[in-house]
Amino acid sequence: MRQHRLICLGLISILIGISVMSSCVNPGTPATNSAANTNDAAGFLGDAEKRLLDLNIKFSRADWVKSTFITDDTESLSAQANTDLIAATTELAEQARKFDGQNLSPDEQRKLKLLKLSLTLPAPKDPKEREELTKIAASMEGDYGKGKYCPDGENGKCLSLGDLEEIMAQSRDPEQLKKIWSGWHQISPPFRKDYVRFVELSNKGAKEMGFKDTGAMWRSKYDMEPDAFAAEMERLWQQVKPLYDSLYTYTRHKLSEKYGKDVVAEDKPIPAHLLGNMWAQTWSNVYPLLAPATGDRGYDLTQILKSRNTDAKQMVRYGESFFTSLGFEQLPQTFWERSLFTKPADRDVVCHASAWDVDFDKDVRLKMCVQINEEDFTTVHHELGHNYYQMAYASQPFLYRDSANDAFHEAIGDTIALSVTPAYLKQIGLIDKVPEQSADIGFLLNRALDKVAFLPFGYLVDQWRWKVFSGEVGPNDYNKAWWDLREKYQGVAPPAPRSEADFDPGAKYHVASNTPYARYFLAAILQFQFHRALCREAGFSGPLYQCSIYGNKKAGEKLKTMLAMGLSKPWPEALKAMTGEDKMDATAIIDYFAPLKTWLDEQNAKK
Ligand code: X8Z
Ligand code: ZN
Repeated sequence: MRQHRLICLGLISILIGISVMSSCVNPGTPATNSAANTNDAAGFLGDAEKRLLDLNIKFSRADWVKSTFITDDTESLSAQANTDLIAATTELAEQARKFDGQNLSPDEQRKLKLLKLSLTLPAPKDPKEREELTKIAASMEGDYGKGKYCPDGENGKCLSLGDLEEIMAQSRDPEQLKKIWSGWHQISPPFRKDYVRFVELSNKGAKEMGFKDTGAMWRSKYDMEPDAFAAEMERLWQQVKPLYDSLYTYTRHKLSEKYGKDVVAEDKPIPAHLLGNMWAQTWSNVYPLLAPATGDRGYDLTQILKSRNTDAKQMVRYGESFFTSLGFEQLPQTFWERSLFTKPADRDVVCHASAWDVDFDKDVRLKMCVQINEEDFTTVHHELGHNYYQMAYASQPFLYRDSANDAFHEAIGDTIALSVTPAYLKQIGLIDKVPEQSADIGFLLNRALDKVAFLPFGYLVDQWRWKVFSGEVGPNDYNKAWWDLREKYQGVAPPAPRSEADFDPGAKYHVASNTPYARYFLAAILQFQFHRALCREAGFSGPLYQCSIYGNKKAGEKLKTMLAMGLSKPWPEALKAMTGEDKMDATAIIDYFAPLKTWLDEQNAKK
């Protein structure tokens, strides 16, 4: 978080924001020093950066302790540190207005703009309300982190989210899956009321800062008008929708074959508990049900990792060694000493993976309850992408220590993971031989079940939140609006009857923790654009899905150059530096999966 610099939360945004923030505990402290009272923009910014760096570090430390040891006390300490950070940011953003219309350097203008946009959680100026908001934010994330399902009541054995996800991935018993799905979705109704108040207070803060609402503020962070950004998202969705539709039709047909027409009807949405994932956001766990009769991909990475007794640390080492092969440094010793890789037995932690930049310099960390499977093998690369980005921009001025936009932060590690090809696995000794070409469809199908299946989910989470923040969807319709969107975009339906007593959006981490989600949709598209550019740089000329940039220093150099730019330039310039293109573009993901699309359309025509 950067705001935390938790980057699962990314952005400067982070910068402000995410979960917690707090009030001016110390009203006697001058908000800024003398430069605040002069018209010297450079002096003002220098002071602001110093002050924000200090408050961000304090918040990061408090939030790290909270996230790795959830108690009332640690929640309170983190909320307080967040209040202080938000208070200072709000105040500085307001003071920055005095430079409006002045003749400033492009850098000064950019920094002032970033300052005004930096909060993910805008809060009211009223200290009491601000504190109320940061407390709610901390407690919702804490409640999510503590969430469990106890099938036999409080005195029986309870299942953590990790346990539940494992069952969702492996069970093929629809009744058991429904029970597990419903069990997890019981964690969020207790904070539904809090969420209503959270929206109210955060919107108040956004309005005081000159935005229509919190959603409009989030959409303003992309170097374009907020409406243009929403249109850009829709343009990209329309580009990829035909690919999703082909995958969806094939998947529904195979699930209907497996479970029967009473459970999966071919003219109805797919029940959301049958796709191998709690949120039906990635589907590769049901790959075995969908694998082509001829042309299976030929290896099972989960089995390989388990059979070798790979441990959590070794999983992280695999990720690190990919980056070092590109010419990046090894992770600092403190990373290994301070990170959390496994779920502690004796306390509650926020298990959702995140990469931290505690001091905005070298104190990077990973917090993840690593499970030994292919999904987490990929997630480790995802998280280390955040950490390597953080280290690459550490020498930028503080306000530029973030990614070009938040989707860039999310896309880097995934770009690297696209290079985890069979040829790469052979090179590092995880498989003995590269499967025949006939295995390519299986490989691509497995990958599409993660990357393509994710797209509508990535798109709809913030469609929901934008409507909630704008008031288009009120508290009486929270759950209905959520499922309307899930049916419209993903084509899934809830496995059990729902009502407004439920709060299903809150059973997703990013809603409970106030982490924006549009970033993941964009990252799912951008990572293929990055991959295409790096493969070109590496001189690879075969099909995109066969390219691995492992060991290629030229590609590594190209990547490093972009990462080091941080947030210093509008994102189209960063994109151009790496890809030569200045627009986000879905042709790379479409090219990557082109052979699979042809195959899926053939299968769908045969039904
Ligand atoms: O939250 C994450 C990362 C941390 S930034 C593990 N992801 C999204 C999710 O889990 O919903 C990665 C892809 C989507
Ligand atoms: Zn991430």
